[in-house]
Amino acid sequence: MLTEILKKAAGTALALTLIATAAAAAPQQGLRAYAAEEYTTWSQLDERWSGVDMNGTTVGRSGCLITSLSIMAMHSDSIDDKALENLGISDISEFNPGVLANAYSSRGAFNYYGGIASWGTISQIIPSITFVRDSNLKSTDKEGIAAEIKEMLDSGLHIILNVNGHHWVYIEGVYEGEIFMFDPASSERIVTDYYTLTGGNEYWALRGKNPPKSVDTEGLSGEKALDPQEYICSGNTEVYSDSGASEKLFTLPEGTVVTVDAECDELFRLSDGYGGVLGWTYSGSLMNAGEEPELGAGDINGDGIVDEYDLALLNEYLSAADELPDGASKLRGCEAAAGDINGDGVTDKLDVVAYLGIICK
Ligand SMILES: [Ca+2]
Ligand SMILES: [Ca+2]
Repeated sequence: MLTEILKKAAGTALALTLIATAAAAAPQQGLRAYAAEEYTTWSQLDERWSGVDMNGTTVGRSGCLITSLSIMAMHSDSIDDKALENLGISDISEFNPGVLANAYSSRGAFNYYGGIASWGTISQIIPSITFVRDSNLKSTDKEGIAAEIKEMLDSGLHIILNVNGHHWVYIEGVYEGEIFMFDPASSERIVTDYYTLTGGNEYWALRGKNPPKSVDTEGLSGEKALDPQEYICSGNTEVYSDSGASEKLFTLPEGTVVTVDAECDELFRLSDGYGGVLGWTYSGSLMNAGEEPELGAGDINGDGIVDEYDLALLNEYLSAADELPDGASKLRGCEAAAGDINGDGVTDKLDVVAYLGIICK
């Protein structure tokens, strides 16, 4: 049984990466302190540790699993005082993949050419980490793989996934059906953007001091919320389905008032006024409507009197309301509110009657 396990470990843990551009060997003594918060971007090719020996190979050439384990140790906050002592460092800021590789080497824990000889070594070095299993995903399609991984993450397991038979990445999480990673060989975040998952992938499941965190989504889409603000279409304005302007939905006529509540690069997101999205449009096609003026009841154009010009604006607003989508209007919110001359809380045909009563006196 034990031989079988060791044989399997030797075979499966031979974490060789075929990165042709392995950096030139750097002296081991050169390992410098690395800011702890930067661990999510640790690369096995970082010259500070790429040359660290792993029994016949180096972290740069074969250290994807060691780098993934280092990221997992940091992300789960598992490096305590005992671990620092075992690692031979005095502060967590000194921890990095080279330090972990050296700790493995000093225990004779690498097979020839960098394979990890025993799953349990990680617990001997970092006691808060427990090796749970080395297994293979059951799912064969992306949706199934994402669901299977999410279930494991939700149960508190950290997953280090073999993405292509010879390269390992730390799985950050699953978000909106996408599998996110911290990859020792790239700065890509979404696994399937960079690797082809064929299903049945081998993985390591581990527990750390803390369970996996949720995916850091800040800045993922580039979409940024804004305080809602009214804008006016400066010409005929095309509205699109998404922030990539991939599908045109409709065109709003010049002078239409819309409310912007988010931006993404050159595009503004328009609110539908009911908590939903009307669409996206290029910010250059809109003018900021500015501060809302104080308007007296009935004085839609703000000239201080209630007359037929205000009534004309009200009629234009009411007839456009049937044609424009929710969230688009001929009048600003404060103007439409001023048009509610009978004060019943809605601006409609009854206000037209009330205007006629006042104007025709
Ligand atoms: Ca007026
Ligand atoms: Ca009214």
